[in-house]
Amino acid sequence: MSTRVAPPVAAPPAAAVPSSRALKVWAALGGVLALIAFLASAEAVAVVIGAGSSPLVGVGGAVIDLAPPGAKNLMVALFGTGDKAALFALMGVLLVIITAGAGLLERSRPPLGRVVFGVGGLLAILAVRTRAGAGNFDIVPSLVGAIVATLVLHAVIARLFRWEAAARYDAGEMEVRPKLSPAMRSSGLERRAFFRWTALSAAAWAVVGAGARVINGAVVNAEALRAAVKLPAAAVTEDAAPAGASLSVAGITPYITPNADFYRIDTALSVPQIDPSTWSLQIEGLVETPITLTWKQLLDLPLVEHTATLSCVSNEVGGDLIGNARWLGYPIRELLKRGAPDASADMVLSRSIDGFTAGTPLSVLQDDSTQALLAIGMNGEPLPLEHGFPVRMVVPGLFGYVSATKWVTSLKVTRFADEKAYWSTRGWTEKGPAKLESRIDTPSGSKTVSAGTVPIAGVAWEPHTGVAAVEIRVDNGDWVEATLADSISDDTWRQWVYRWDATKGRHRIQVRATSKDGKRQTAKYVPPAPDGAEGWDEVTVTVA
Ligand SMILES: Nc1nc2c(c(=O)[nH]1)N[C@H]1C(S)=C(S)[C@@H](COP(=O)(O)O)O[C@H]1N2
Ligand SMILES: [Mo]
Repeated sequence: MSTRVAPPVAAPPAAAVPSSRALKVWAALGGVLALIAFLASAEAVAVVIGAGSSPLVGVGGAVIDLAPPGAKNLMVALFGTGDKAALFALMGVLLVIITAGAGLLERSRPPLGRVVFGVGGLLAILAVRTRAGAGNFDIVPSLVGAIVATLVLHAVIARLFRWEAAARYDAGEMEVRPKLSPAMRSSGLERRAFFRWTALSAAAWAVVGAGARVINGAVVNAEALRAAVKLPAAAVTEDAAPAGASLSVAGITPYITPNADFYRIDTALSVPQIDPSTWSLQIEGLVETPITLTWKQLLDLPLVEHTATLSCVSNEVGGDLIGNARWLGYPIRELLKRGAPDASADMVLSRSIDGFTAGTPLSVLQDDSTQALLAIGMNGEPLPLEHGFPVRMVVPGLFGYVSATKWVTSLKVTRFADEKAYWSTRGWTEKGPAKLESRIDTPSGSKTVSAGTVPIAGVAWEPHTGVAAVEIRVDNGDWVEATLADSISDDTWRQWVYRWDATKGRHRIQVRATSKDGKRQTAKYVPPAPDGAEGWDEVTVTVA
């Protein structure tokens, strides 16, 4: 028998010390992992704070705004309508390069890598906070993202360092076992710990980020979409308001109501957020040709400018649920022509995306002399969200509840006998022509004025009919005629003023208007329900 000599047993290979190149690659990937953690955690917080607060959206928007026009044109020339996607891809590549560098820095010169993320977080906060409509809370996702990213970067580089140290120790490159907390284990275990931690957190952040992005992406940020709308020029322009439409009297209501001051009345608990690119209007019901009109098609139509006063049936005598704006839109009569309503129809039921409905007489909408608009612009801007963005109706001469449907998505040609609109089932009359009214803006009853010449001034209206005269009287004396300001048309209110020679004491001032069709406001008070208030506005002033 021969004894077989066992081959010499090779010493277990000392766990290889990772090459410096491998360590750099892993450090760079650690930086990218921190970027993923940044975006994912910020996106997750934005689910709570609001989709618009996502740094992805905010930074992207800021980059688009700050890009020089040449760069924008180049992107469009290169990528066409894919320019935004290409921009995001470009930004992604840049961010990966920068954060990979931050990973390298964090390994070679800590905490410089974390500093890079801190600075990046600050820039993101700045970008998000300066977006139109952003509030203080909107910085929270970027702030959380930056904090999470620095923690993740710190953790991943620390684990990489432990692996490297364990490998060097096991390979005999180090005599003294590095003191790490928790205690360093064998290089194989530390290596595995590094990979397990990195892979698991990458997977977890990817899931969190993707999930949150899907949720945020489904939320329409209409404010941002509105900011991006460029209104087309009107095909039919309207003259500017004549200089004589605005009297220079302190305290009088301005002829054109700024959008920010325009009264708001609706049943919407939260303002509908509509993406215009998905908006469309259906013209349906008793029509020969049902029509679908998209946002793009509407913008391409010859639009009309028209200033009209809109008021609410709930407005009290002397109340302020009324405003006057220059609307930009397309005449509804033209759309109805295309649809060709049935002779039996007498009403158009307009419906808002939130379910609100208004019933408007078909004849008014078809009338050539009534500029009933499907409006997209208000005083030179896209409709503010709370005034119906992207599209609403405005019909001169009718109260809002029967005509001015905001966020409108459907016009159903029908019959008053067949359909009931929202307020018509709640105690308000079916047809709501605006009434002749007048209001005293100044002097106000709460202030004391000095004896001498005191302007008594205000506004008067009967939209679409027009105001012919305004009179005031003091202490039940004779009615005296006020001076009327000019107006663009009978569809708007008119300012008026009377220069009163005020004597000391308490005085009661009343106003009444006469319309161009010969009606005169009467003294009898009528409450707003069911078809609009009536009566004279009055104020009692103290003259000292
Ligand atoms: N979708 C929708 N549109 C609506 C309403 C509403 O509740 N929902 N209210 C109407 C009423 S009662 C009025 S007076 C006007 C007010 O328009 P504004 O808020 O732009 O001033 O909108 C009309 N359009
Ligand atoms: Mo209203």
